[in-house]
Amino acid sequence: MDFQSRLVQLKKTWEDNYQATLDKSSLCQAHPRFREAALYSLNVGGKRLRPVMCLEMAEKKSLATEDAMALATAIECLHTYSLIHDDLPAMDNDDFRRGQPTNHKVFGEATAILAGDALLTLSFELISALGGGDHLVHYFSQKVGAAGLISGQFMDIQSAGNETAEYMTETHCKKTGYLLSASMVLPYIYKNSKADYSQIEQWGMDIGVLFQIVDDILDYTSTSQELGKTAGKDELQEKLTYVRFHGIDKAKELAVNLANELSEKRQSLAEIRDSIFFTELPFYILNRKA
Ligand code: GRG
Repeated sequence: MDFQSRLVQLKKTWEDNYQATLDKSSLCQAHPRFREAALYSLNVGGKRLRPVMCLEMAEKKSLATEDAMALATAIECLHTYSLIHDDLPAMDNDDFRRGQPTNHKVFGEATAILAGDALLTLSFELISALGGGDHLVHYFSQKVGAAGLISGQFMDIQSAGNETAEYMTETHCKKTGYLLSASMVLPYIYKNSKADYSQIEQWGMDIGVLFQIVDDILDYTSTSQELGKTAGKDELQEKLTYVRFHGIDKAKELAVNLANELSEKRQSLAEIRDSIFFTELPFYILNRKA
């Protein structure tokens, strides 16, 4: 099977089953209008990159489909919460996401904050219901909490006056890299909490850095219609991006070099060496258009 077919297959598995996964959660007991708000941003779509990465690793680790779906859905819920909150007027103030009006534009700001809160909490509910031990929940909280994604977001909005390569790298690793990396690591830990996942974790982090460099390039070169969200905002808001720091040509060169490096490093990682999905993933990310 080639990469594109595998990507479609994994995405379909997630799309076909996530509602059933959520049906077993506390979201069913929410007020119907609130449930609609929480599900709106999740249902609206997206590339589903994180759940797909999680499902592929889960298969490599021979997880049961139900358990793999719980992990993948937890990750997509967490990601969607971060997008809803990032789009709020107090943060990035965006009207469009995934080609549709943002959550607060449809349901109002207060409900959007709560919808994000609910998806964040739900991600921990799904993971803890698996009974994979404290290690799984602890790992996830380190990656998405005060030491991880939330810190990355804080550093991003406070980047003025901190324009160093170290600051930019730390921001993007935390804001983008940790969750992409966790998508690969969670199935690993669930299978064996004592396994050494450091090399997989690092590979996932580098995928995150590549993802972010390409994100910065696309924000600079694409139209809002192509991206499904407002383009050109990084420059307007003077964000510390790879394009701003290095210039567009150097940013493109960095992305190509990193994709090649990731491809090279994959060959020494037993879990992903024989996966057509992980083999082609760096180049899919490098060449993505949205
Ligand atoms: C609010 C705690 C908190 C965190 C927000 C998600 C985020 C952190 C910021 C969004 C800004 C941004 C462009 C981040 C770069 C990487 C990223 C997360 C892009 C969006 O992910 P995609 O392209 O989105 O995978 P889809 O819609 O395809 O799932």
